[in-house]
Amino acid sequence: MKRVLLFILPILIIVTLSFTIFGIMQVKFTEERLMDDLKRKARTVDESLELSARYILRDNDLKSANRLVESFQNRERLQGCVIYDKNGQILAITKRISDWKNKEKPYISDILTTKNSRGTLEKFGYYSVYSYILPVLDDEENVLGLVEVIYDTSYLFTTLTELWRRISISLIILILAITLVASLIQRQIFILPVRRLTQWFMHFQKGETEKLRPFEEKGEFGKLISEVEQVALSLRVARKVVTEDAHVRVQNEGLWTESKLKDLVRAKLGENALVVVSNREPYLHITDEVTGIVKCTRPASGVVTAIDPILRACGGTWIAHGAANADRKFVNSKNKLGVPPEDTRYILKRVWLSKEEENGYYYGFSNEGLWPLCHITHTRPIFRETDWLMYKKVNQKFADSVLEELPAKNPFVFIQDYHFTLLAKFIKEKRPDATIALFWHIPWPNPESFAICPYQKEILEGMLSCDLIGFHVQFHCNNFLDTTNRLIECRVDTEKFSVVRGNKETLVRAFPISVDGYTYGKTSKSETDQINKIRKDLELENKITAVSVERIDYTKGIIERILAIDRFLEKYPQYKNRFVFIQLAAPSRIHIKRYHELIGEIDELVEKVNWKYSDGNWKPIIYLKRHFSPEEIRPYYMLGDFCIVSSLHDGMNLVAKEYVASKNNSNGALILSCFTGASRELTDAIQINPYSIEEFADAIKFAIEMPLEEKRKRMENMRKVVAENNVYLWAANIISELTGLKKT
Ligand code: ADQ
Repeated sequence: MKRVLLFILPILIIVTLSFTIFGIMQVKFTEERLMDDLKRKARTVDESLELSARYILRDNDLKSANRLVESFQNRERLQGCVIYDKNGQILAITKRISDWKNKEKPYISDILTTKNSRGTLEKFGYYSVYSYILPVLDDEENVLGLVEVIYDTSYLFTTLTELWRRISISLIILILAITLVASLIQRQIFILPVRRLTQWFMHFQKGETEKLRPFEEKGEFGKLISEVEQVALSLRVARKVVTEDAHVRVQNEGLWTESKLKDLVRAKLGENALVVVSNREPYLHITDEVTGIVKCTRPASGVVTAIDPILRACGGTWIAHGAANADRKFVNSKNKLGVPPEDTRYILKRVWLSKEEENGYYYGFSNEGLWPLCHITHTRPIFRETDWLMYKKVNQKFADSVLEELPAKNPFVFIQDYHFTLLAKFIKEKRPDATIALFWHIPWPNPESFAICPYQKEILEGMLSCDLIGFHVQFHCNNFLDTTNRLIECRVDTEKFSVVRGNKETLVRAFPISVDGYTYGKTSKSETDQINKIRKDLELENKITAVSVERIDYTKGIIERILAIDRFLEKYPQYKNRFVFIQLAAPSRIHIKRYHELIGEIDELVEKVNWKYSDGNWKPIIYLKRHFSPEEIRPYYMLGDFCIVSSLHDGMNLVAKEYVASKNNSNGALILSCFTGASRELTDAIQINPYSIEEFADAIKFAIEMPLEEKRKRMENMRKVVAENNVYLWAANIISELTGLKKT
């Protein structure tokens, strides 16, 4: 629209100015013409009166004078006539203009003296009239009197106003016509070709490459089309080469690395990029409220930790909620940006939610309903109808956003977590050809627990629109199969581990998630410096140090951990002054009452235990309550003599694996809750029941006193498990399973 205005506005300004100047000249000319006409008429009338007036004035015939002036009573424009005697006194006047008598007329004496006639515009009441006055002379050129005719001039102004009205109407019609014609021309020569080119490029992007040329066009636009064609062609060839190359390399199986996954994805998905959907975005743009500086940070989230290296490796599009306060400033017109910001590897597309939507869908249904429903931690789930409606609405909103990104052929969508149980259904309604996997990052409860959910049927049906559903461990798969079997009409195939509903089959598989084990190589110089700095700042020299890292969440067993440390110091006082526990904790979901309360409870308990044991400069718990970047967390893992993971219930728990991956000297121990998914794989960890505070306290003593040899052995075993089963293998397994399903 702006462009059209830029094009049309100068034309309109020139046309309007020219028309106005022409109008003014036209009116001026018409006015002069009418005035001349009037003067001429007045003079003619006056002159024709002169003869009659001479006889009347010579004979002083008042009766004839009155008859003469009254003969003008009914003329339309000629208002009337006045006869003056030789002294300038009115002898007779037309009744209609009798008020003319009262008007000052200084010009009368002049005319009597100079004997010259005079025509002029005069004010008469509210009007303007034209007066023409003529001296009446006898044969000796003596003045007998004067004759004056008065003309109405209002018709003059009416005529000029009408003329202005016609000029203005013509100008408006001209402006409209120019605007219409210019818009049509602009549309024909500019907008339509650009639109066609854009559509062609969009189809090309989605893989519809049947039409090689967008369209024929000559001139400058033709050159642009030709350039676009060349770029598109090179892109296509490059994709093809990379795909074929990848086919060859994937044959040589081995340990899973970033580049190996990249090859597999290209070989399996071909030119089609992976589309990933999650609630939490991998990069947040946050404005610091105090300094006003915008920072790009990675959130404390297990989903982000796992999926980011995969998309870094294979590219694609990640669609997520743009939740941070400066997010909108960093996206293009399609709400997209390249990430990571310092080294663009894939596209992040942000979906915007209103406060109301975020409250209902995210805080409400997802985190006050489904989260406690799936974690057995005795926190009661809350199901509100309004939250559920908002959850459905937001799932539909994400589905619309996903549909915009899907390629024309063989689209693959990888959905993350419990926020999107209905998403696959909404996508398949429009694109039944899409192959969709859902990975459930949290535990799946038993059928009795799940059955309390009022929306159980819709949730299960939504999930079963997927082609593949993944859980961390087999136990959660079994719970899911039991749940579908018990709560909806379907057939569970225990051979193939799938659920069949109507014609649709959904595979259910365990894919234990992991971390990027390879990035945890040798300790760098800067890491050693950081470790030394932390030791110095926190006075950790000669202290036995334990670490824990998490989001503040009631499922993570932070309260139980602090109670166990309290019990440990009570039971084994020889460790007072020698033991320090560092807790890194990022506040999360703080708008939910239970999370808000938990933050207070932890503050209070840490304070209480520290006060109980504090002695001089020593206190047993160092509580660092904030968000840390992965680079900031790693030195804490490296300096920790052991790590404590005491979740009351956890799908996997990546902190346990991160700790193991970062212990490159194998000198460290892991205390791990038996209620985490990770405890199935990390069997060399010291496994605990976090509810048993006594057992927990003893496990701390056991970790401290474990002989170095045994510690190393256990750690090496766990490192092997994490290195072999890293996040690239996890992704490779899911993608292979998913593409294996595709009947092309
Ligand atoms: P989460 O519940 O988020 O994940 P987890 O798997 O431990 O839990 O991952 C947490 C991630 O956040 C880790 O990468 C950790 O380094 C990071 N983190 C923790 N505290 C932080 C802090 N203070 N500052 C910054 N980063 C911090 C969910 C499920 C898990 C499952 C994962 C992946 O609940 O069971 O393992 O998804 O599937």
